Amino acid sequence: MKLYDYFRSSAAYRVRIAANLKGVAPERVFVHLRKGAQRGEDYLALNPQGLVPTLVTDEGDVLTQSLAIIEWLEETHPLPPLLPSESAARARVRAIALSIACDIHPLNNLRVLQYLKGTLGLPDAQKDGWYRYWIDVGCEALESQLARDTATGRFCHGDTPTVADVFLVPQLANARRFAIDLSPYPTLTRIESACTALPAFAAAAPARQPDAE
Ligand SMILES: N[C@@H](CCC(=O)N[C@@H](CS)C(=O)NCC(=O)O)C(=O)O
Repeated sequence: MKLYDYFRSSAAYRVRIAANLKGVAPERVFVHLRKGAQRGEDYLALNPQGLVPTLVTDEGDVLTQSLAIIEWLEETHPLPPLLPSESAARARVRAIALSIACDIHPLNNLRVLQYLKGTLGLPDAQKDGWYRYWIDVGCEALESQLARDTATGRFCHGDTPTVADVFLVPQLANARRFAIDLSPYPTLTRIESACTALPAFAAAAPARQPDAE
């Protein structure tokens, strides 16, 4: 199994965490996003979106999109489960993950920031303001959702890590990298601390990756 990865990619970070939790260790191929390797001919042949992660399975299937890859891992390596067994609970966990994957992360992706700066000519202060704004909008909603719901436990859902935590931790790592004040989100940061205390999360952190700079 091969994981096309980049240390700073939060979408790839999700897959690293899930793989670690499942005890799966794919061979790693590093795609240097800052140098534009995701737009190289070889990589586009594999993943026409030019985004990481991509996972190539032992059977040669090429999987893209972190949630699809993680659900594939869940189906092929069911233990420990990263989705609860009950349908409404599964929907809740997926909703938390999707609120990050669809409604926060894409607005702040590298290519979006490069477009704001390079094509629209926005100064750094405005680009950073955009970044901060969308993180805050997303985190405010997640904080209020998680703080008031009794299904929230030590982790986003109950007392064992799920796909929701696998998405939350990399998003907060991105926010920290941009020096965003996370003190208004005590539930999110409490869950983050519970996660990062686990070896599977700690070993997936950007700074611990072989391509970290
Ligand atoms: N929805 C995709 C997002 C993938 C994505 O946006 N990856 C980013 C890194 S976190 C990327 O490859 N960016 C390259 C670019 O913006 O040029 C997923 O969940 O896999």
